[in-house]
Amino acid sequence: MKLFYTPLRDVVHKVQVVALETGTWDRMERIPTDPYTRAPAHVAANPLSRVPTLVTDEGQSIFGGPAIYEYLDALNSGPKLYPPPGPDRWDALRHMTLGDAIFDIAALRQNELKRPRALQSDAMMENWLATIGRALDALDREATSFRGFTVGLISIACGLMYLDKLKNQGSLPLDWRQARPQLAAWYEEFTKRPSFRPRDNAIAMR
Ligand SMILES: N[C@@H](CCC(=O)N[C@@H](CS)C(=O)NCC(=O)O)C(=O)O
Repeated sequence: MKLFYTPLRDVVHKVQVVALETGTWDRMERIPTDPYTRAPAHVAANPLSRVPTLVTDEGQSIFGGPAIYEYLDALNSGPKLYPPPGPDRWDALRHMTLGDAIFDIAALRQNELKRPRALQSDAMMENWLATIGRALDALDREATSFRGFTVGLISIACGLMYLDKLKNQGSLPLDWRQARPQLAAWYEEFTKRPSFRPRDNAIAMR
């Protein structure tokens, strides 16, 4: 398989955690990719030029994180990251939506910050921060009932890790741990697994 993805400093992407946990990491040729350069090989596999993008051994392109993770989990002979249909699965999918939204909204905000100051929308920035805040508050209320190791919980942990990266580099005025002790305690334990250790060298993004 080929994986186009963007190893970054101070943050581990879900695709790494999922690949390690499903035992598929070493079966991938990993191609570090800045999606904004529109590299021809990446665009040929994914016209959206978004990472991650997976190309299977049969040459099939799979993109959109949740589709890639479900494919890798189908190859997984160990404990499944997607529970079978039933309440645990619906929780895992809901958690994935929340974790991915935290990541995606924070990434949107980062892109807005790259625009000239006069063109940036303060209202949009505030709205994005408020949405992330509501998601974090809901997760804090629920965190003591988080169980197991699902694709949804991986998504939440990776979303939180991205918030840390942005805060530490000074581009996000948000300390998500503040007043969210349950979520913080869960995160400390959950991210101790070896799959959360950075593996490939970070690439420089434009
Ligand atoms: N939640 C999405 C995230 C994918 C995504 O938005 N990737 C961004 C980088 S963080 C990207 O490739 N952007 C390139 C572009 O939009 O042109 C997924 O799981 O597929």
